[in-house]
Amino acid sequence: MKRIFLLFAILAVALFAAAPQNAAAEENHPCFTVVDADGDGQATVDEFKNIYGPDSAEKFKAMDKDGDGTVSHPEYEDGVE
Ligand SMILES: [Ca+2]
Ligand SMILES: [Ca+2]
Repeated sequence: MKRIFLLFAILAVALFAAAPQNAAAEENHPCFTVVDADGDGQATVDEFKNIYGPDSAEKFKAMDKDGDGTVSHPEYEDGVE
């Protein structure tokens, strides 16, 4: 009887551990740290195109609210909402 309980406990822990990973995989947009490949805190148009494809310059311009030629983390978060 103890062995069945142990098996159930292991199964419950395994399901609990797997759940958050599945939820993260369903996000529509990659994390800013993925777009900002060199990690300097600013996504350039080239870094942006690597993630969103060569035709994403218009999308990049729309996100670059202050027009400085890079998309900062806050600008990115606002843009993907
Ligand atoms: Ca960068
Ligand atoms: Ca900007």
